[in-house]
This record gives sequence, structure tokens and C-alpha cells, in this order.
Amino acid sequence: MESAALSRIGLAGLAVMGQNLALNIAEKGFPISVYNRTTSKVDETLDRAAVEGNLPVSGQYSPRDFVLSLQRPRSLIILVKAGAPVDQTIAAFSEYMEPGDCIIDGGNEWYQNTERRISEAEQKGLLYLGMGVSGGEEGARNGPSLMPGGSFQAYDNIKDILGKVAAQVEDGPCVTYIGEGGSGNFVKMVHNGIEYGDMQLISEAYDVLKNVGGLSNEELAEIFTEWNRGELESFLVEITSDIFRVKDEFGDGELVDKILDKTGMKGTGKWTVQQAAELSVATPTIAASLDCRYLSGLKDERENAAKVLREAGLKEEIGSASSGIDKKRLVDDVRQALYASKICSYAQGMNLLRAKSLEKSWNLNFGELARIWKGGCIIRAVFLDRIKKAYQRNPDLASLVVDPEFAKEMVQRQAAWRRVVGLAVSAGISTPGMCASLAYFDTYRRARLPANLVQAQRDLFGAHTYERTDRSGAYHTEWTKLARKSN
Ligand code: NBP
Repeated sequence: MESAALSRIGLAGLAVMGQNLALNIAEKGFPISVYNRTTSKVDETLDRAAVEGNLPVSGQYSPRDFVLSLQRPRSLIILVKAGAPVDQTIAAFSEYMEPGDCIIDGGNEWYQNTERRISEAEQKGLLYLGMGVSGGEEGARNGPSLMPGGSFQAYDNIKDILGKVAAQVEDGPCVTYIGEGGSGNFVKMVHNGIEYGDMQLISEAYDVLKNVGGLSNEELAEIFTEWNRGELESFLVEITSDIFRVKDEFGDGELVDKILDKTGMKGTGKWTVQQAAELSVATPTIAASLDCRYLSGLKDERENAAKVLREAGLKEEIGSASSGIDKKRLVDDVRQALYASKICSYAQGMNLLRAKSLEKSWNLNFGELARIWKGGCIIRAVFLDRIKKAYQRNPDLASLVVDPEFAKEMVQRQAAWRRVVGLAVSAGISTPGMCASLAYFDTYRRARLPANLVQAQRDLFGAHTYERTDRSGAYHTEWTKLARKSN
């Protein structure tokens, strides 16, 4: 018999994400049981629950007690390191679970692992959700963006909890049922890929403003604050303005200048680019941001290359490019270049999602995805409301670039965008994200590309055949014979 003392939900894995999400759930009035392999973290969570408002958290110290402390049908969230730890955790709990109970993995899991676990769970009569959680520590505690995919019944069992725990925006909580299978994890993965792109584009804007425009950290802080009041308003632009203001506690100046220029990563960006390649979807801005992380890691090689090329006569062009720069105009141009580049990056991410949705019959609702990213998550931005509306206007939109509103915005910004990229190229400041976005735009919008020549080459050396513009069918030509005969 179930007693009133049973918890409504459980959460296992009390590291950064788990602890904060558990406290968030408890704060919304849902009694929760918590468990962690290393039990000291259970006590830590209980201490925080007491300090942060006597929250209804019940600490459990064994998998059995944990599972049996939950109301049926049991809903149990796992937030451990993705991969084998998730399988081990499931194995530890599932022997005490009963048909109809539900496992929710909130980690950054590879979507195929979730699909495997869904069928393993089904064999035991268990329900399974793979739920993307975005927003880091702060989001988990105060309102993340949640992307649950898998069993709809499992989602329905905890819909009320998720709706209260998620970030709230004017058009609802930042959660929606994503779709079947591993769709929740896949959508979170692409969200992270888009996040890579956004961070790269912002870092390029900073590079151009600092090294071409000669702006100080103080000026950069003000500009990013200003940008955060307009079309670029977003979490990443906001935190960037804060970063420029932090002084170095060990010396003069600001901390940002003392940070080693090597970017870390955990793999979701790589998965995004791999999936894009698998599905033949162009995601050059996201790929450029990933490549830049790889290149940033080659610090010693880059330092050596700088030296070797300087000795070989390479001159820094920055000085000449920045002389006579109209700072005010540069700032305005960079803002427009950043915005236009961002649209292209989101267009790539959304098209990757569309391709996967078609392949897997997930029936993803892109307007809803944009809506649940408006709050709580790292890519949250005012601009996502425009994306939501674009997909509401046309759910089958081929690309954000051809949505009438975005098309207008791109055209208005393209002169500034080209000026920034041109200036950066001539100054030798690498802007791979902005260049990739611009090249994507220019390639996508051109009705005729030089692909005719590539087709001719393929046909010449490999008899791959080609199609013609003026008649149907596949053609092969004896190119070499004809060319040499005519000479
Ligand atoms: P970590 O990814 O650092 O994982 C630590 C947790 O995993 C601890 O509770 C640890 O237990 C548990 N664990 C490990 Br490691 N191996 C285990 C095993 N074999 N059996 C049982 N438990 C095991 O935690 P996190 O940073 O909170 O992230 C959790 C998930 O959320 C990850 O998938 C992550 O990618 C994702 N995520 C993280 C963030 C973020 O900002 N950190 C944001 C969004 C999503 P122990 O205490 O006993 O070692």
C-alpha cells in the first residue's frame, strides 16, 4: 500500500545539474526523492534543501529504497554522466521498478543510446524518455528549457511537473513533447551545435571590434550592453558584456585578456556536424565553429606558425586596415553582420532538424522548438520569437533565409555584412563563422552555381554522367576526345 509519504518523483545523479534540478522540482511543490552513487552528495542536497527554504526533498541511500520511495507509476529522472553510467544506473534501479514505471534521462545523451534504451525498457514494460536539459546550473535551478522525447505516456505522467519547473516565457513554459525515439536528445544536440555557432560569431565580432576597431574592453562592454537592448538581445550577448567588465584579480586590466585562447568541448558540436554530414545537410557555420575549437587547441603550433610566417615576411595588415576606421560605423556594421550571420546559422540548424525529422518520422514542430528555446537555455534570445513566427507562417519553410521577414532583414544587412567580412579578410583577422554564413547565403540564394563545371569534370574522369538544363535525361560526353580533336 502506498503511503502519503511517498515522493511524487525521484532524481538520481546529484552533480551540478541533478542537485539544482531536484531543488527546482521541490521548490515547485513536488515532493522528490534523491539518490547519488556517492552518498555524500545526497547529504549535500538535503543540506541545500533545508537552507534554500525547507524544500520537500527525501534523501535515499540505496537504489532499492530510492525506487520504493516513489509513488506509482514511478517517474525517475537520471542525471549522471552520459554513456555507460546511464546504463549502469538503469540496471541498478530497474530490478525494483514495475511495468508502467518510467525512466527519464536528462543527460546530453547520444540519441541512438536513448533509442536502444527505449526498446530495452519496453521489454520490461517500462516507459522511457530522453530529455534534453539546457541552461546549465542556473537554468536547472531556476528554470531550464526542457526537450523530452520518447514515450508520450511517460511525458504525460510528469507534464504538470515539467510545465512548472521549466523556464516561463510569455507564450508558455519552455517545454513541449518533442517526438518519439531519441528526438529529445537530437534536438538538444542541435541546440548545442547552434550554441557553438553563436559563441563563435560573437567571438569574431569581438575580434574585429578589438583588433580592427581598436576598442577597449570598457567600450566592448558598453557595446554589448547596447546590443542586448535590440535585435541581438540574448543570454550570450548579455553575459559577454559582463565578461568584459571583470577585472583581473592577479594583475592589471581585465580577466578576459589573461585567458588562454584554447576552447574546450564535450562533443555535442562534433555530433551535430557528423549528423549534418550523414544527412547531406550543409551546416558550414556550425562546422566552422567546431573547426575553430580544434584550431584553438593547437596553441603551440599557432605560436610557431606566427613566428615562421613573420620570419618569412608576413606583415600584420591590421594596422593599415584599421587606420581611418570610423568606429561608430564599424560597430553598427558588426552588429548587422552578427545578426545576419546568426540567421544563417539557425537556418542550418533548423534544416538539419528537418532532415532528421523526415528520416525518422518524428514530425518535429519547428515553431514550438523555437518557442521552447526562448527562455531557460543558453541560446535564448528575442530573435527566437521571430523564428517561431516564421515557422507558424509556413511550417514547411525551406529555409529561414526565404521567410519573407528574414529575407528582408538579410537584404537590409548584407552591405554591412560584406563590409565587415571584407575588412576582416584584408586585415588578416580570421572570421570563419561570418565568412561561412555569408558564403552559405550567397551559395543558397544563387539560382546558378558553378556546379555545372564540377559535373563536367566528374563526367570526364569518371563517366558519372550529367543532366542538361535544356532537355531531360542523363548524358555522357567523351570530353577529352572531343576537346583534343577540336584543337
Ligand atoms: P556529470 O556529467 O559530471 O556526471 C556526474 C554524475 O554522474 C555524478 O552524480 C556521478 O556520481 C554520476 N556517475 C558517474 Br560520473 N558514473 C556513474 C556510474 N557509473 N554510476 C552511477 N552514477 C555515476 O554531471 P553534470 O555536469 O551534472 O551533468 C549531468 C548530465 O547533464 C550530463 O549528461 C551532462 O552532459 C548534462 N548536462 C550538463 C550541463 C552542465 O552545464 N553541466 C548542461 C546540460 C546538460 P558520483 O557522484 O558517485 O561520482
